[in-house]
Order: sequence, then C-alpha cells, then structure tokens
Amino acid sequence: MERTLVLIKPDAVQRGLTGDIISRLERTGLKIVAMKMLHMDEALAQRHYSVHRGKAFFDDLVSFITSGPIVAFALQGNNAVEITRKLMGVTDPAKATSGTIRGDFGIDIGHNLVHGSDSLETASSEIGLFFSPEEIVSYDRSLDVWIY
Ligand code: IDP
Ligand code: MG
Repeated sequence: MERTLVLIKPDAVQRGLTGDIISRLERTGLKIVAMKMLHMDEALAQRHYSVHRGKAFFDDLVSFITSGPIVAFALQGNNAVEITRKLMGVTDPAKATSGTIRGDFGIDIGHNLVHGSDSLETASSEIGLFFSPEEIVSYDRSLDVWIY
C-alpha cells in the first residue's frame, strides 16, 4: 500500500485553511496514518528540500517553510502519491486547475499552500524525516470495503 507525505505550509496554516486541506484529501478515501504540527527548523528544511539546493529560489523556500508552524501528515492508500498530487494541483497556483488546492486558494508560486511527495521513493524518505516508525499508526477502517 502506498504512502505519501503532505505538508500544510505556513501560509495555509496562517490563513486558516488547514481543516479544508485535510478534508479535501481525507475525502478521497486515503487514510491518515500519522499527523503532527511543528515548526520546521533550518536543518530540517534544508534536508527536506535538498533536491532544490543551488536553485535561485532555494533560500526563499527555506526561509518561507521555516517562517511559521506547519502541519505534517502521512496518507496511505492505493495511488496515494498520484491522487494527492492531483488534488494539490501543479506547482504554480496561476496554472493550477480550479478544484485543486493550489488552484482554488493560491496566486503565488512561493506561497502554494501545500507539499506532497512526488514519487514513492521520495515519499518514503520524506516520511522518515518527519515521523519515526512508532508514529505511523496501523489501524483498520470498516469503511474500507466501500472504498476498495
Ligand atoms: P512541488 O511543490 O509542486 O513538488 P517543486 O518543483 O518540488 O514543486 O518545488 C518545491 C517548492 O519550491 C514549490 O512548492 C514552490 O513553493 C517552490 N518553488 C518552485 N519553483 C519555484 C520558483 O520558480 N520560484 C519560487 N518558488 C518556487
Ligand atoms: Mg516537489
């Protein structure tokens, strides 16, 4: 079963969009298996975004993601990575389709509300940055027979 990491970024937390974003993703049928609020420090931000080190926007990205609290959670289910990315919308809110989180709530690429892992491999390493194995909760949902 696939897992993916979602971060509700500081702009979305400040704007009171946390609940809406969780709700949109939860309603797909994906299962929340870990969740916490935290304030990322510089070291965690640098590791999480290490693939972007050296790019023009890297310093702004690290300073933005550490500028306030975020909500991190892991979603589990078939195609969790792809389904989450689809609901988030493309990186630039100006290009993101209506009905997506970024398309509905954002206007600026540097303030695009949400992070979602872009592959299964990335998801596994990103979940490991935010959650210890004991923080991933294993449980059954009786509704799963209506989702799968
Ligand atoms: P993603 O979040 O859709 O996976 P990435 O290309 O992985 O997009 O970029 C990571 C984050 O860096 C984006 O969510 C966005 O906040 C920021 N970012 C990406 N490209 C730019 C840019 O050209 N200018 C400013 N910020 C950018
Ligand atoms: Mg990315």
